Amino acid sequence: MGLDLGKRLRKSSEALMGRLAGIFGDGGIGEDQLAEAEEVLLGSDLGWELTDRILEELPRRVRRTDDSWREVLAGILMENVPVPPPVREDVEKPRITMVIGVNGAGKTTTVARLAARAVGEGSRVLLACADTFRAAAADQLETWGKRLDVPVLVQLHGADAGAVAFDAVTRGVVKGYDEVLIDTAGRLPNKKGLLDELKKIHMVSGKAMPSAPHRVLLVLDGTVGQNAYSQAEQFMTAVPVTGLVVTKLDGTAKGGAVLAMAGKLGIPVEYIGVGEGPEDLVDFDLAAFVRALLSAGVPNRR
Ligand SMILES: Nc1nc2c(ncn2[C@@H]2O[C@H](COP(=O)(O)OP(=O)(O)O)[C@@H](O)[C@H]2O)c(=O)[nH]1
Ligand SMILES: [Mg+2]
Repeated sequence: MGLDLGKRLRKSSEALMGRLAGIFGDGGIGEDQLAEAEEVLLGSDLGWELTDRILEELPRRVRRTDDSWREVLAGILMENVPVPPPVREDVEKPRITMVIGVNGAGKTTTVARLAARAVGEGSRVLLACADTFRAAAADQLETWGKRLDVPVLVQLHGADAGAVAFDAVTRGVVKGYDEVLIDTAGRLPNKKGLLDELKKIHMVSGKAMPSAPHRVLLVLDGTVGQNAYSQAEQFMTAVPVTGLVVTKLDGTAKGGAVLAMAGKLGIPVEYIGVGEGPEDLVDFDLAAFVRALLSAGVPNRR
């Protein structure tokens, strides 16, 4: 794999490890160090639950083993972040994916990147713009469609988003597509209108194909950190979210929030965005993520 995750998560990693290394160094872990560490852990957006767990477990385990505090910390992060098993891949075709989230989170970019991947794997992909609210939304998706040579279903401005979704799923079934990716609107989720619209898209997809949608991906802006939690909860009241996509982790020091959020929401992180290029949406791998997050200041070891 060409992508160096440690490099992409450098800001988060340095925020966390740069300071922790200064606090723990090679010495013991006493009360003073733990008090300082608490501030760093919370500042890295690991959240109260995970921070408390680390402060409780770290000194105890470091005393008991020969492992470095860094190795012990990695272990605690891994085992305390419940990553539920990803949703089973449906054998039924097409696979319908609904992509939701607030404006600017990275929905359209995610749709495009998922489409690019699927095309690369030889799948037939259909894109649909169920954001009939902003005229620019359709243009943006159509631009991607042209670039990837993938058809894009759009409706005239003001059309019903549910109708677009229904058409897309129906066409996906009838024309034998492998993947249908539905982009949605993202005006603020406290606007009841958006949540109702998402509910409708979800329901209508199921009318066109009973098992659909097979995935509902909630896209969260990683630079928002743990503050995206309440936003996520609002979306979850409207539709059953099956996976999280956390974007822009290349530009933030709050990458630790991914671990806190996945645990608290109880929803698996499926993908993370770590750059602006088409290849920069990667499968989330907890072990690789933790290793990258804790990599700052460690000499390169293979
Ligand atoms: N640096 C960086 N930028 C990203 C990433 N994902 C999305 N973006 C940028 O975020 C901005 C908003 O993305 P967009 O897909 O239009 O958001 P939408 O409103 O949710 O559809 C765009 O400028 C994207 O290039 C990422 O992983 N890293
Ligand atoms: Mg968009």
